[in-house]
Amino acid sequence: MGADCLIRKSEESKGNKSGGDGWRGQLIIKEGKSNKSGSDGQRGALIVVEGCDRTGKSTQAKKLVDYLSENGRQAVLMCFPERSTQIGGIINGYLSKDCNLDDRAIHLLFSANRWEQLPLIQLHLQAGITVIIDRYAFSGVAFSAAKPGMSLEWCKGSDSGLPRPDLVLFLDLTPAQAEERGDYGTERYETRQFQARVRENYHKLVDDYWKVIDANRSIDELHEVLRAIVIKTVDNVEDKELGTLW
Ligand code: T5A
Repeated sequence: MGADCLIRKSEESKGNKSGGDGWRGQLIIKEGKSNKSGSDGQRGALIVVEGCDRTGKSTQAKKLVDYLSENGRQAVLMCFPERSTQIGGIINGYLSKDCNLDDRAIHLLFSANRWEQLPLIQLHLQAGITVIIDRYAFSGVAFSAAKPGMSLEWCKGSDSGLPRPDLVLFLDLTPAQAEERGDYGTERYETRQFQARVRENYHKLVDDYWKVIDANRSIDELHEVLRAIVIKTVDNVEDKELGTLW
């Protein structure tokens, strides 16, 4: 049966990326359009969009889901932090500076927020649905390890065992280029110095399943670059087993 996938708009807690602007990772299956992935038992691809703040991750992640859906591949958008859960609520309070937490405690909560969404990720992948995720464990490590006394190795520990993405699209911008897109907001971490350390950490995490993309181009130009990479990944997943992180 041909099916097309949309992401349901729903009322959300403020600031929830997969929800704050009305998007969350729930599926509506719409009749009519042919669906390439899934129909032959092939799993979905796991694709992560990463980068420092304001590099255009959310904009591009949404455009990729739309592009795949319009081209007969089922796809769903998820994002981290997923602020709609109880753990996500604490994270939201921390990011908006309503509460303070020990650096290790908040790091573990960011990780727990991913683990609690793992069954949903697996469900989609097994159903042949590609999952595009706006931030993942790499954000967890790059941001936490930018704090004094937090090592990359320690920060990796709590995400060890999560599925390793088929593809990480790392949208790279200098903090100065990111600032040209408007002042950093009032959330924690939104300063040029902190973002510079985060960027250094990301570059230490680059692996062979990553694509480092110069994000200093227009929304449409960037989308064209990304969609060419993504469609190849989605169509070549075949029966490749998903690895695990670290
Ligand atoms: N965090 C997250 C951790 O510390 N640990 C973790 O484990 C995780 C998962 C919140 C914070 O949490 C930290 C990282 C973050 O500091 P978030 O909710 O994803 O994470 O962050 P936000 O601050 O909400 O989002 P970003 O600032 O990262 O923005 P995006 O998604 O990169 O950018 P986007 O698409 O929203 O665009 C930003 C602006 O730029 C414009 C857009 O219109 C928008 O105004 N824009 C462009 N302008 C010019 N050219 C382009 N190509 C553009 N693309 C977008």
